[in-house]
This record gives sequence, structure tokens and C-alpha cells, in this order.
Amino acid sequence: MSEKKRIILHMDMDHFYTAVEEREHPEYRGKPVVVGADPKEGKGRGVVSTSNYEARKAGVKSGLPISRAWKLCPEAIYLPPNFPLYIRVSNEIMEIARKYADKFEQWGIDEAFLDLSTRVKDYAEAEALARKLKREVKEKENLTCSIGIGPNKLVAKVASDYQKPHGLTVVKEKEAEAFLAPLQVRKLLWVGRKTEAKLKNMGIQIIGDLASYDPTVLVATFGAMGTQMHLSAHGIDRSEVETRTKVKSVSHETTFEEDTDDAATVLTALDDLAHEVAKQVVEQKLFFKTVTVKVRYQNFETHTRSQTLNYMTNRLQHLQKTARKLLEPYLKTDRKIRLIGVRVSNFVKGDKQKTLV
Ligand code: TTP
Ligand code: MG
Repeated sequence: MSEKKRIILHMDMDHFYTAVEEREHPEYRGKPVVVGADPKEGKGRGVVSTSNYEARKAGVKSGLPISRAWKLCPEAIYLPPNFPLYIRVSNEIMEIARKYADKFEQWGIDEAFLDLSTRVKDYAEAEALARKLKREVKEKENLTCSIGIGPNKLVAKVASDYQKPHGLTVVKEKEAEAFLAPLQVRKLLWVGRKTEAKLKNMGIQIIGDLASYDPTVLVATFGAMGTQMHLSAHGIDRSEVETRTKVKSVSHETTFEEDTDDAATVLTALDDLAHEVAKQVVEQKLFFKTVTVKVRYQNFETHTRSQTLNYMTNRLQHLQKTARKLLEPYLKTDRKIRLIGVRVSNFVKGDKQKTLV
């Protein structure tokens, strides 16, 4: 039986946090802008959340230590994140976008997948729909996004990243493999730094190398992920656009002023993070089941531990209790901690749900 052809759209807002800041403060336009930790004239800790394209030209990118950012671009405007504002704008954008498809899936704060299969009959119509969506977002929100269109989520996502900012890239099913082939393997969703390093050791740099690699060796090396690698490299992805929940996870993290092994300091910070996370979860009417704690030691070694509860909740005390339990083993090591984070995920939409317990 032949599968029904699908047309999937992926949208991703351009330099989202800084774009919102520029919109609210037009005087920042044309200047490098960085949202993230306080740089404290080069002595700050923590990282860059995002930067606008002017700052990226100087090498300032998401995840870079803020002290490095300051050295690269001291003249930038440095701003702390204003999460309530970004969430409000994100919700407005998602409300606009979801009207364009029957199946809609928000992915993170500034991305979404739309299954256009029931709305358009070919790629030309899909492209016209994408232009309309971009126009509506620009008119109503004064923000720009980049869009990718493809036969599945994987290709659409890589395509939206292909011509940023203001991009619109259409990749038809027949073109998918050739489109992916010259790109770095890192562009594939699930290829992180560790997998990338392993692949490089095997002589695989670009997606084309992966596509022509013996799949049995990939499976022997990576297990089930090897099969996925082989299929992805050939532009195949059968995962559905899932309408279920809007947000995948809510998280906050903090870098300590000084690395610390003081349990009280770490636990107080953990409680504060849990507080922020719970506030956001309640604002978005979500209930979560999974709690994850992240710990980064002084030497940047990073660990995460998760627990899935057997009930759904949005209660701060449940989050704090679980987070503390998850963190406990990391406090028993006498090693100094640099950063901790709290994340909740596995959401159930909460309009009519009650907390069980
Ligand atoms: P992205 O879409 O990855 O980045 P972006 O929108 O800033 O830039 P681009 O034009 O390349 O899409 O992430 C969306 C927002 O999520 C981003 O504005 C800030 C936040 N974010 C972090 O806080 N930390 C991170 O490491 C990343 C990657 C993003
Ligand atoms: Mg983005």
C-alpha cells in the first residue's frame, strides 16, 4: 500500500528573544543585541540565550559563555531575559500559525510544525500559504520568521534553517536526498556533539556520507539510532505532526556566582528555579509528569536525572520535592557545582484536568 504524500511546513522565528526586544525598543535596531546572563563587564557567568544577527557577526551565539561574548562584542546591548513577554508573544504567534493547518505542533518557544496535506494540493500552494503566514506574522507581530516546506518534519526543519533570516525554502520529496547530502550531519535533529564526533571518526562528515554508509555498520555501532540515521540521511521521516500539546518542556537554569559545594546554597537556588518553572506551567495551563534536574560541575561535566511521576501535577511542592530528591546524589560528591537547572515535560493539557493527589 502506498503511503499518502504529505506536505509539512516548519516555521522558526528569527533570533526570537532579541527580535522581540528590538520590537519593544526600536532604538536597539541596527546594533548588536544579546539576551542572556549579566556580562558584568566580562566577569559575568552564565551564557548567551540568543543574540541578533549583528552580534552573531562578531561571533556571539546561543550557549556561549557571557564572559566570552563580552570580549568579542563589548559594545553590544546586553539584556536579561524577559520570559513572560516572550511567552506572551510566542502564544500570539502560535495562535496565528495554528489556523493554517489541521494538524499543528508547537516545538519549543519559537518553532512549529504544520501538516498542510489537507489544505493544499501541491508545493506551489504550500509556498503561497507560507508567504501568507509570514505576512500575517509580520503585520500582526512585527516579527519575521523562516519557513521550510518538505515531505516530512525532518526535511521541513532542515529547510527552515537553510536561509535564515526571512527564509522560505521548499524541498520537494524527489529533491530531499540531494538537498540534505551536502549539509553537515549536525543539521539532523538528533545528532548532538557526541554523535557528531563518533560519526567524524568513522569518516562521516556530511549527510551524503551517512546516506552512502553501510546501514548494517550503523546499526552495529549505534543500535536503533543507526536505522534512524540511515533513513534520515535518505530524507525519510514518518513521524506525524502531533496536535496534542503546545509546549514540550519548560525549563530554567542558573549559573552560580561562584562554583559551590554548599548544599544550602544549591538547594535554595533549586527551589527558586522550581518556583519559576511552576509559575510558567500554571500560566500556560499545563500539567506535567516528568521532572529533570541538570547539574554542571566546575569542570563543565554535565549530568541530568529524570523522574516520571505516576500522576500529573502543576504544584510547586511536588516539583520542589522531586527536584530535591533528584539532585541529592550530586550533592554528596564534595565536587563544586557551577550550574543547576530544572525542567518539566511530558505535559497534559490542563483546561479541564484536575491535579490527581
Ligand atoms: P532558536 O530558534 O534556536 O534561536 P533564535 O530564534 O534566537 O535564532 P534563529 O534565527 O537562528 O532561529 O531558539 C529560540 C529561542 O530560544 C532563542 O531566541 C532564545 C532561546 N534559546 C536559549 O535560551 N538558549 C539556547 O541555547 C537556544 C539555542 C535558544
Ligand atoms: Mg528561532
